[in-house]
Amino acid sequence: MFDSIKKKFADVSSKITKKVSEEAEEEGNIKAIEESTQEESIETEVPKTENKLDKELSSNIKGENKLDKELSSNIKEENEIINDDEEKNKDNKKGNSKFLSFIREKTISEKDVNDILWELELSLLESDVAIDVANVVVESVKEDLVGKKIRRSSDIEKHTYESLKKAVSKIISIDGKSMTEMIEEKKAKGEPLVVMFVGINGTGKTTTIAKLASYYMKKGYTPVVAASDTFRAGAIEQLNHHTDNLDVKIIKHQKGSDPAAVAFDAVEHAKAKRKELVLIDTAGRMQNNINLMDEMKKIKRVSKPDLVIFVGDALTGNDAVEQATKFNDAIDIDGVILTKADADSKGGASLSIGYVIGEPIMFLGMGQSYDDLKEYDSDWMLEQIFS
Ligand SMILES: Nc1nc2c(ncn2[C@@H]2O[C@H](COP(=O)(O)OP(=O)(O)O)[C@@H](O)[C@H]2O)c(=O)[nH]1
Ligand SMILES: [Mg+2]
Repeated sequence: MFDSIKKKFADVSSKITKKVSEEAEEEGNIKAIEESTQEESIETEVPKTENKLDKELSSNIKGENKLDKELSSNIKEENEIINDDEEKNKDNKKGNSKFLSFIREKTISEKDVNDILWELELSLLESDVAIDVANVVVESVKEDLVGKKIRRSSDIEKHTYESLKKAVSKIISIDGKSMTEMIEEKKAKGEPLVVMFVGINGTGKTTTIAKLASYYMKKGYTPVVAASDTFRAGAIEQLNHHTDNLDVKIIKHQKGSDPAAVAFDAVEHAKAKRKELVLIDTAGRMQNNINLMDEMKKIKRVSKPDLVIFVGDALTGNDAVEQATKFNDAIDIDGVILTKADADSKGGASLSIGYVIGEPIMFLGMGQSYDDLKEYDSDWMLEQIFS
């Protein structure tokens, strides 16, 4: 889901490590090292990724300084480049684990990171990350790194990676109650949770409603579905097909009838029958069509949903974020469901949308079957990017 972003983050960590080490060397910070941190270094366990990066880094620096293999092995003997226990590493199939120690602490400067972070910003934009979000990530990493005092090259990579993780975590963790908690709260008052779904055509509203009905039935709740897309040909039948499959009650009127009235009836039905959840399907709106938006407002006014959820197609990247913003301006949305996350290789919309509109992603659509729905979890997202 985040293939290119994941790669880019690893890239950035390695580039910053290389750059800072080069700067340190230019300052004469590496060569005179000696005794500095040998003992401590040997005791330090260097994680696998760092080993790989350091290997690259040290060979790079070697190359640039025209240090040939012989010289480098001399340095090794002299402990100028501190080596981890190689035999142990071979056994663990961890490979080489060289890293550079600095004589004095090297303070990371803005100059060390600026170009690399600028490059990062561009590649985040290429991955459909919204511009504000790319900015926040880069600035937060910069703030974190600049001024940091470093003893070893391997620490640079660790700090950079941690900073990136912290920045992304900040972006994707938007506080909000889960839908299940909200159902429980309403249930305690003897009322159904009313949820209205909005979004442009084809993003997956109808499919998502079917998935949610199935999801909550498995949790023991009884949903009712409102066929308030009375506009598009075949829309009522499409929803009806799902409710038949799932054995869920559908409230429907004729095609062309008032969608707000359908929603109202569904809410009344749920109240009368003590059902816990009302899911209101709506017709696709263009986010810039004022008349259609007015119709959404009417459905909202009449059915008084507890939650208005914007359904966006992750594949459309920045467009989805833009649509969400427009819908939010027009009818004030409370949360987001991003669909087609299963087919999204960039991941930019899922990183950006919650932060940009200030409302949480609640679920991710992960495929076309009823079970392909994942309750949003920012820890899970972080793991997808940083593991
Ligand atoms: N791959 C994938 N396809 C999806 C997902 N959600 C919906 N779709 C497909 O997107 C298309 C449009 O969905 P639909 O529910 O009719 O969109 P609506 O116009 O917003 O109601 C259908 O072919 C769905 O099967 C998803 O999470 N993953
Ligand atoms: Mg639909």
